[in-house]
Amino acid sequence: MVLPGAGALPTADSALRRMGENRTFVVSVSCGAGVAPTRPPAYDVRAPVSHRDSAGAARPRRHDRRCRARSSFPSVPTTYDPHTALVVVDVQNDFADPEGSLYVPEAGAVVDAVNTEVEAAHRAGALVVTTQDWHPAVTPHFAKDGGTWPVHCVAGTWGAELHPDLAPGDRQVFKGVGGEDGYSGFSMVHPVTGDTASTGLDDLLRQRGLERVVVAGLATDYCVKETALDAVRLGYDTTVVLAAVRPVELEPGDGQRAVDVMADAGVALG
Ligand code: VGL
Ligand code: ZN
Repeated sequence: MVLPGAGALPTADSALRRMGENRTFVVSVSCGAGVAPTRPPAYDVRAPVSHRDSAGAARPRRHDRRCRARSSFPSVPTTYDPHTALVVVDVQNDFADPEGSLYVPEAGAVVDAVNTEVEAAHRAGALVVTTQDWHPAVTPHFAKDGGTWPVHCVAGTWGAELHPDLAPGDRQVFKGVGGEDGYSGFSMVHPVTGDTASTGLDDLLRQRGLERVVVAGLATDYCVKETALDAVRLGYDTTVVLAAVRPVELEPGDGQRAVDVMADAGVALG
């Protein structure tokens, strides 16, 4: 799989080999110079950030005002600055192309809306990170292996590639590489063993001193939601761009319920 202006991405084999060594996997995208995988030093299992002080009292949160916001409130325009990361979640062929195995309705509108955000983010000096579901061929994530989903985004396949119309980001994060569900761009939980692993995204943002996360992409009720909830837990000022997300809706209403859960957790709706 090749990105415009970048070298070959990892094959299924190399991703699986890496998974055995270290599941943390972030790749930088550099035009013309190829893709240099960088691996943070250790297998990083990060405990959820506590919002309570040592006496157990709830700490005031930056987002208290937003916690009361509901999705029916008007959304606010999203702004970017050099302390912000735009996290573009899973705009991959299997979700975003009508021929994809887990096509999300209206995903074409998401590609256009995400590209508008990528342009605004880059203009303002924000970092753009794309995430990719990057599953092994056999994983309890898939219905055929005891899970929920049709086979999708298998490492190294067409379905796992970023949609060709998506504007390129600066860094890529792969998730689910060890057979985990990998719904969040920050962390992965194995559906059977319960093992938790970091994707490396939190380290990447912290190393750059970033404080704000803007989330867009697919799908609202799974990976967008879990990415935004993790971002809040990890202490980032977090916004989801409603115009640039769509739900998969296994059950009707899942999309709206996800938006409500995110708003209640302190996610701002852009
Ligand atoms: C996703 C279902 C299964 C997502 C990933 O990207 O939202 N949904 N795997
Ligand atoms: Zn998946």
